[in-house]
Amino acid sequence: MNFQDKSAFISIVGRPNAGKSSLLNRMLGQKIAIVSDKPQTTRTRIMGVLTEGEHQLVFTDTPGMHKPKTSLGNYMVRSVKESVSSADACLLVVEAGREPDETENALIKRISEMDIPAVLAINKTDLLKQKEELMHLILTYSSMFDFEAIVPLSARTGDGVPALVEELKKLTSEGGHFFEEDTLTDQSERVLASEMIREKLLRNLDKEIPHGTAVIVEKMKQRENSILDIDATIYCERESHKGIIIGKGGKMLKKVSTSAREDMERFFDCKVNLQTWVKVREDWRNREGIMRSLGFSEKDFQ
Ligand SMILES: Nc1nc2c(ncn2[C@@H]2O[C@H](COP(=O)(O)OP(=O)(O)OP(=O)(O)O)[C@@H](O)[C@H]2O)c(=O)[nH]1
Ligand SMILES: [Mg+2]
Repeated sequence: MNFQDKSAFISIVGRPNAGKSSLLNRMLGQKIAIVSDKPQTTRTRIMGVLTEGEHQLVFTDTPGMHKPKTSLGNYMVRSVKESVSSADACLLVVEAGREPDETENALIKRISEMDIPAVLAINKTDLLKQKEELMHLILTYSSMFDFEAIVPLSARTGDGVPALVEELKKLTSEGGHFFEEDTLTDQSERVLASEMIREKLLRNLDKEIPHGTAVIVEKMKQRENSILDIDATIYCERESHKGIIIGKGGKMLKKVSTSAREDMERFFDCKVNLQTWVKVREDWRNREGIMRSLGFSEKDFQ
């Protein structure tokens, strides 16, 4: 270990849908966090590691900050707070063309309380029609907090992202790296696979149904001829939801499974044989016992 190497733990926070996961994927050059146009896509903390030369940035992507309505929501908001309190620095992601409101206020308050440096990323600049809007937002945010840097960017096109990485490198300190150079994430292959399925549910179904699903990969095994067998169960909250997820003649489940399998084949770089089942676990989002059995970790319920 080289103690002159520098690192920083950086918590990525922001409102639901701001583009936190998209930005993390873009910085890493690999998709480790799922993305959808529905708020509250990310449910747990996801670690992503970027090592460039002497610098190592250890990111935690967090669920979007929101007013929780269920035990799952409480869990998500708690995991944002927990992530900020164990970080060296924060990356606050906001959307261009959107004024700060109580969500950003609450996050900035949390950052000030923790007394850690923060960088502001103004995302989705590709959607901006007028440059003045950006100037206005920069001025507004700089009057709210003394950010180390404010970087306008687009996670979608990649514009401004290298500049952000350079700013974040300035927040690292000596003491060596925490992970091997080729470490990408702490997500297990099973979790990555189950998230790929959840992403397709979010993208193909209407709001409340995918929000009420959880996906568990029960089996993941490579055959000698390198085909990867994956068995997964999609849990939903109601019998009627089960019908919708399966669809007429199994059409919806087939669509979801096919596009998830394509992502898996790309990520794991081999042929995948994916089998999916749908089961009902009523009201699981409000039952902590079931949530634990679905893999949500113990410490975040406290
Ligand atoms: N036009 C545009 N859309 C973007 C950009 N970045 C993200 N998006 C879109 O914004 C939506 C939300 O992106 P996510 O990365 O899932 O956002 P998030 O902040 O992680 O959301 P939660 O996990 O729900 O908190 C998706 O539809 C993305 O494709 C961008 O730079 N430009
Ligand atoms: Mg996300």
